[in-house]
Amino acid sequence: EALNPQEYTGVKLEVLEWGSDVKELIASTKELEGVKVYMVAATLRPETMYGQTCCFVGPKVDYGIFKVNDKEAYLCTPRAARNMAFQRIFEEEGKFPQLASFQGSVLIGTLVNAPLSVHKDGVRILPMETVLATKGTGVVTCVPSDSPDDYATITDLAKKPEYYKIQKEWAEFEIVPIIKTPSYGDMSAPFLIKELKIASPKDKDALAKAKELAYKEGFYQGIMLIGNYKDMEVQKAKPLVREKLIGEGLAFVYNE
Ligand code: A2H
Repeated sequence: EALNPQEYTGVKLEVLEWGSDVKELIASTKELEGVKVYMVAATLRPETMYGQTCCFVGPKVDYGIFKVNDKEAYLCTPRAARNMAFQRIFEEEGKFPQLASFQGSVLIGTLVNAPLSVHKDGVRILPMETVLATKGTGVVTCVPSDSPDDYATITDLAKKPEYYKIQKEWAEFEIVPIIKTPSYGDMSAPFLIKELKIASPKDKDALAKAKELAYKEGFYQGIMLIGNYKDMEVQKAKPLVREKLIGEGLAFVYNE
């Protein structure tokens, strides 16, 4: 990891309504009174945020809520909070006061605001079993049009809602095209999932291949179909969307 530094965009998804399995814990945590809590999703593709449909946590991954200042707190893995504390993201350098802790499973069904998303009423927190506790913030925002991993996961969730203990309608949403590419059309993830015959989110090697193909084609050949930089090349729009999010206080730079 140390040899491969990664600059993420930490996108802030404000909690609008806590899910039933975590509500009481939050309500009984005095230090969270009057504090806005944001789930922080680490992404390498800020230009795709228009297409967010839900947001994933690892059901067995440990998370915490960490105090940023008197008004805000971030929800992420303790590992990410520690990294953030040394990047001047929290009030006091090196400190990351933990206000609550729980496993990802209790967050399922929580409603959050996804910045820039076409889904303006908020999106749901859903489980993704392949979320790594050792990467990013442990929170992965879902863009099924452009991320093969995300598309494979929501397809599976929609097929087996009882197994995943989710309400079926949480995994049913409109997917809108956000980037057009010459090779994969206007939704590269579903295209590649079909093309490479990927049947499950556990189909690791094929998903890695799909991810690489989608990433390269999107970055070098992609054209924005939506948002503030519609018709612009993805390569040019990417830093602009990132700066817009950061400028509006909806995201920050997170390195690891
Ligand atoms: B990306 P890299 Cl549209 N576990 O964001 C599993 N996956 C994680 C993660 C974790 N702990 N933390 C971040 N990620 C995902 C958008 C996206 C992403 C699109 C297309 C491709 C893509 C929407 N999801 O990633 O291993 C996040 O998903 C493929 C490159 O650090 C993050 O960006 O290179 C990406 O993986 C970071 O992966």
